[in-house]
Amino acid sequence: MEISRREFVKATAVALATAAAGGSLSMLVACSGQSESAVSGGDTQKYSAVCRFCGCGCGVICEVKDGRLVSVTGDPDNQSNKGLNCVKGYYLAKVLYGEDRLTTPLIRDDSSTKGTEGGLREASWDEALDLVASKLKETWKADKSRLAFWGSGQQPITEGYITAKLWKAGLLSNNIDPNARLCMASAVVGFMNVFQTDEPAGCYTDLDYADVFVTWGANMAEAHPVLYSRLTARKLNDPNVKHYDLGTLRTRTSASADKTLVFHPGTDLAIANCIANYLVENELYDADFVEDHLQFKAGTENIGNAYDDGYDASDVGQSVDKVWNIEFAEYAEMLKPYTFEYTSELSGVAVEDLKELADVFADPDKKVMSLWTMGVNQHNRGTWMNHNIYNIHLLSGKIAQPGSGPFSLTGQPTACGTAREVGTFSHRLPADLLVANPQHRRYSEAIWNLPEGYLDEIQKPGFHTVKIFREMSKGNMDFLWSAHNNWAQSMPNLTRFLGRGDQKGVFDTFVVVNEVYPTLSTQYADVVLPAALWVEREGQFGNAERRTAVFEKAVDPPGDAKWDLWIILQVASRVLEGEQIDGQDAFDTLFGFIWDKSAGDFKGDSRQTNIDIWEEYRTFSNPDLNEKAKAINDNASGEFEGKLKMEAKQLAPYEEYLANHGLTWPVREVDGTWLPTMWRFANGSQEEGFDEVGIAQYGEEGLAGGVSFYKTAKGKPSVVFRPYEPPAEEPDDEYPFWFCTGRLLEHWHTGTMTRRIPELDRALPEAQLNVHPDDCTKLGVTDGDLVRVKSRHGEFEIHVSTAGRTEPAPGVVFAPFFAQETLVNLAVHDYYCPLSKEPDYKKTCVSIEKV
Ligand SMILES: Nc1nc2c(c(=O)[nH]1)N[C@H]1C(S)=C(S)[C@@H](COP(=O)(O)OP(=O)(O)OC[C@H]3O[C@@H](n4cnc5c(=O)[nH]c(N)nc54)[C@H](O)[C@@H]3O)O[C@H]1N2
Ligand SMILES: Nc1nc2c(c(=O)[nH]1)N[C@H]1C(S)=C(S)[C@@H](COP(=O)(O)OP(=O)(O)OC[C@H]3O[C@@H](n4cnc5c(=O)[nH]c(N)nc54)[C@H](O)[C@@H]3O)O[C@H]1N2
Ligand code: SF4
Ligand SMILES: [Mo]
Repeated sequence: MEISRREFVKATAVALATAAAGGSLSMLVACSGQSESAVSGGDTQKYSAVCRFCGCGCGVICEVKDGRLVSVTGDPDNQSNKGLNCVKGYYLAKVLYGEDRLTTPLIRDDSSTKGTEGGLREASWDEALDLVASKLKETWKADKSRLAFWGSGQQPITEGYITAKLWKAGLLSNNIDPNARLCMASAVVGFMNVFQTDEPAGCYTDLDYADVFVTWGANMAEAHPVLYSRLTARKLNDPNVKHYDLGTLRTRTSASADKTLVFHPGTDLAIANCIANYLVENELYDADFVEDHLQFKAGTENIGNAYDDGYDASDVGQSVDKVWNIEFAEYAEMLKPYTFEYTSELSGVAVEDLKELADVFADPDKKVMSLWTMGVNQHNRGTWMNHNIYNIHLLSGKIAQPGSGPFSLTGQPTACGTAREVGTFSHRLPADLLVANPQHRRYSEAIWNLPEGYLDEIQKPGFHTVKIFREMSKGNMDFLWSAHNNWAQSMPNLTRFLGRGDQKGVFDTFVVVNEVYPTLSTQYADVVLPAALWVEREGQFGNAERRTAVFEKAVDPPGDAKWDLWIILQVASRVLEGEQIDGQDAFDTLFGFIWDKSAGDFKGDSRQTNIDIWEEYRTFSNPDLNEKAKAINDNASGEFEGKLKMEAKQLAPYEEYLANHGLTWPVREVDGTWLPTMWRFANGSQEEGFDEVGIAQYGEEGLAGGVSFYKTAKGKPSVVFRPYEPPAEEPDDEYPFWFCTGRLLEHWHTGTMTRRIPELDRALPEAQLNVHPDDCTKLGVTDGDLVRVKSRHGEFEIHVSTAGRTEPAPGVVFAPFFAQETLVNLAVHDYYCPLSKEPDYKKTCVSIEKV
């Protein structure tokens, strides 16, 4: 289907109207008490920063006058956005100035008041910190399995690094996990299984060169608006560029697509296999690429569904990772059932549409960029679906070339930089290292000045996110500390642990929440610690294209609010008081390089503290910086082919990030210049036409030509056959609708920040349930009616709309999760992908009735 330029522009109005070009345009946001004319007076200071919202990681310039942030504009020198921002970036300044910022520590004396807006009283920092530290220490000494830290892909890199170091090396506990478990875990396991290294090969520049875009259940118009603008700009510039939008419902992203393939939930597994089958059966794959670069595996055992608490420990749960080597011919045989006819029947997508999409991958001259986010990751077979997308890109050799490649989008500003690269997961150490690997523990001990064998106590992974809250629901969690997240709204199946009365849960746990605004989670907290927000301190984010960038401190936090890192080290110094490591003071061994215990404060200012932490963290990926670590790395053996492949993750010195407004890793020093990497695995001279990019690529053999997968274990990436399996729940008479949840442009996650920005709140004041008009007729409801949505797990009430941002097919309904008064997660189930432990927020079965 051809669409005219005019229709196209109309269709993409959401993204284009809200993607305000920054750079030369000065978008002044007048904040209360600050007029625009005051700003242009010339006495302002400018700081470079990164947007604190989505994983696009747009650079921004903050302008400050009289200690207040008065404007935020797109940073033209940040290569990720080149000056562009979306509406959330445009209003960023206001995020700091909501009327009810938390400015004083708060303590709850009576835990029966949990779940209400009251019950918290003001306290001094000393009282609050002493209380938190004493509860943490008490639990730590009694039973380490009953404490946990829940972190975030919004926690800046140096803060995440220190938190992980405190938990892993200080408390010898692996009960630390980020909200990224709800978000990127399936992508991570997919990357590790296929490439033995995390994060995408390509970069955002692919958007400027692709011939075909395939979105696999990614609503980029709402969730990655600046990247979406880049995609639509590419389409507008070349009428031959095509976009296929796959999903379980039509979204604003579908508006710009040449074709929207709406499939029945979960059948994307079969669609990808169908394309692979077509390529193989008709010998339309890239035979040389397959021969030179790939190995084949299968993992086809039915691994059931992870809902019951005993799942992980069960025999099935223990063997979910099982794969075995196969020959190409066996792979071809396994694909055979996925004919166009069978797949069409299963998925509801027309045969000719499937065939058209398959032909895109079969065309050796087409550069194809696949993009995906939560539709694929929040999936009862999320890891498998990541595999199935890689499979077709690998078979067709469409990877690691400008404009061509599978691109897993990240949602949060630093899900890559912090959760993944620092490794604030229950099974990780920094830089992709694993607690279960003895060589990785030795390497970490060397960098952390720990005696050999010290980390052996944490060789078993701790509780993943869903497990933390399930343990809470059973009364097995005595201490929970959370920062940069709002679990009481964002976790699935809230009904499990937010209850009262006889139900165990949050009422039996001592809960500490670092926050900037009152939230549902602070309503359940025993202690609330007020935190500095965004540019009220310096930090760093790592975005979806491997770009690490610094945001400078621009203003002071309000009242008594403090940098999260200060809070963590204050608690750490109290908890580790009197503890020793190898005869030395434990706290000083771990944190003495940045913190002066007698002064009770950082040794340096916020910049110096960040530099000092960065330089230690950077050692993980640059073993040459530490003699002991280098020796371990040089002598590493076994699955790492005699080397820990750290050089493929190298990071530059701190000042390089400031000077360059961000750099994509690996960053190598060549003749005194730090060169970022745009296409990993791509060796070779710079492609013709890419000179203006002026940035080197990086491969195992340096700039030598061809593709190299870093000599990953066994030398080659894996094509892993994964079959179709149905979703965890399917509609029946009692619960006849598929309920999909997600996001819309104006609001960030649980709405705590964006709903306090009046312009964004007014633009999207209410969370509504989008329903197909035919379903409305069947249900006897019309727009504006209040309905009760009920699942096997819980229920909530919401108003119906047939004119919302999404257009679900009959049998499917959609709601966003930004509104705390419309708590959709009371009903959303917490089945998770058995491999990644990431919950499936997209496919709960529900009933709908008029209230
Ligand atoms: N405005 C805004 N932007 C954001 C965020 C925000 O809160 N607000 N959050 C950020 C974060 S952390 C994230 S993770 C991203 C999320 O970004 P997205 O994943 O793009 O957005 P969602 O709304 O979560 O997911 C909706 C998509 O799920 C697809 N889907 C549903 N079921 C299936 C299925 O069975 N298979 C497949 N393949 N697809 C399916 C639907 O078709 C739809 O396209 O957004 C980021 N950007
Ligand atoms: N139904 C449904 N639920 C979902 C999803 C879905 O698709 N559907 N998606 C899931 C996904 S992908 C994600 S990533 C999660 C996100 O879920 P959460 O991370 O739990 O939600 P946020 O609203 O981003 O919470 C971040 C909190 O940090 C606070 N904050 C901001 N800056 C700072 C700071 O500097 N310091 C501290 N201490 N706090 C700060 C904000 O006020 C905010 O309340 O939601 C998950 N939940
Ligand atoms: S929300 Fe995302 S797209 Fe919008 S300005 Fe921020 S980083 Fe860029
Ligand atoms: Mo996310």
